[in-house]
Amino acid sequence: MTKIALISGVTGQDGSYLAELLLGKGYEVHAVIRRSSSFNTERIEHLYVDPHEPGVKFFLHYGDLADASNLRRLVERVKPDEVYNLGAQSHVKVSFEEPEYTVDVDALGTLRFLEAIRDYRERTGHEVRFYQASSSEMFGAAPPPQNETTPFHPRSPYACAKLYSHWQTINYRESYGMFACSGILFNHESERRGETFVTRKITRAATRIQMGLQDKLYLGNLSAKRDWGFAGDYVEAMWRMLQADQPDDFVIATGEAYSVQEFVDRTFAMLELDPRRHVEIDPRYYRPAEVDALLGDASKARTKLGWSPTVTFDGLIRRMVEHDLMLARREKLLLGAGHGAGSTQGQDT
Ligand code: NAP
Ligand code: F7E
Repeated sequence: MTKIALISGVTGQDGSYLAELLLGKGYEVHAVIRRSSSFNTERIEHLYVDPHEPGVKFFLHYGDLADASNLRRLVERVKPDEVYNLGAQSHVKVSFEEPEYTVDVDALGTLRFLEAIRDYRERTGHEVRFYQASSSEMFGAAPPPQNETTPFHPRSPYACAKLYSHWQTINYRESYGMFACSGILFNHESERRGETFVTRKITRAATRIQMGLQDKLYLGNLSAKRDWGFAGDYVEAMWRMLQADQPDDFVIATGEAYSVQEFVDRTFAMLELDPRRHVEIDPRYYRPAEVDALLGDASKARTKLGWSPTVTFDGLIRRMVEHDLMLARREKLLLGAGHGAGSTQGQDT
């Protein structure tokens, strides 16, 4: 029997890797995309096939986590075996500027999905497994290392919203016997990472500096420490959670933490650049409250799911640098030919 998955957030970094993984495993994949005035499907273009073609297994549906009736309709129509709720306003700094919207999507959006699944399941008897994209940000000020038993201390509207969804996921499991899992994922990155998250901001800027396309990189707090893994490894963990015998919650992390400064230094060293000549601090990138140190202990996932990361810190930086160097070279070629290149100007956080 072909399994059917429904993904929210498919146009994001993780959604694109997860869709690839599930299609590779023979799943029929349905995914929610938001209507946008500009294209937002770049990360999944390589997966898309015209639905008029025979044997198509990847289907896109318009929808939004703010729209409960839409989520209900999607669950009814798609009849999923597994739902992966990855959709979110996922930027911590932006969540301080848009707290209400962040809570609507990241907290209530999850509740809307859970309710749609509960009703569908009660009416049809069809079991639907649910994955919630929880975050290490929920630990916030709790001292490292953090694992599943560490008390939470969220430090942003984003983290508070994610904590609400985390507890609702557990609540629906305990109240209704739903197979609902919360994956507490530490930072994970890739060449598909959004360009306003610090790692990609650094690799994009450093490679553009090397190609003579910019001179300065402005950053905020360089002393914050994060446990950075590779997104491709982390979507494998999501899938494994939903294949387990029992629903449970898992920390997913590498067990190594580095400061933003260390990320800068290694990226610039890889390109034989001196960061002291190019990196400056701009307080506009500081947050009202900072999460100083995240370091995950993923022993439970290793023991119960057989999961462990495959990409090292340097390996992660190398693949991001190689990709962004290719983008910078292309941008320079286009500029030389008199064409402006796309940029994220005005979206810098
Ligand atoms: P991302 O690249 O920012 O992608 C977010 C996705 O959510 C995009 O597809 C976005 O659609 C969609 N989305 C935003 N608002 C929505 C709404 N109102 N309704 C439906 N979809 C909406 O994030 P990511 O890095 O892939 O992360 C995936 C999930 O894991 C998120 O929930 C994030 O909070 C969580 N998480 C991420 C990390 C990490 O380090 N990456 C760690 C822990 C948890 P558009 O493309 O249209 O904007
Ligand atoms: O910041 C510092 C910043 O925005 C990392 C999301 O995926 O992971 C992500 O949240 C650190 C912070 O990620 C800049 O202050 C310095 O200490 O890359 P980030 P995040 O806030 O850790 C978690 C697990 C999620 O769940 C989230 O969805 O870097 N920092 N200077 C900067 N950060 C940014 N963005 N820009 C700077 O210029």
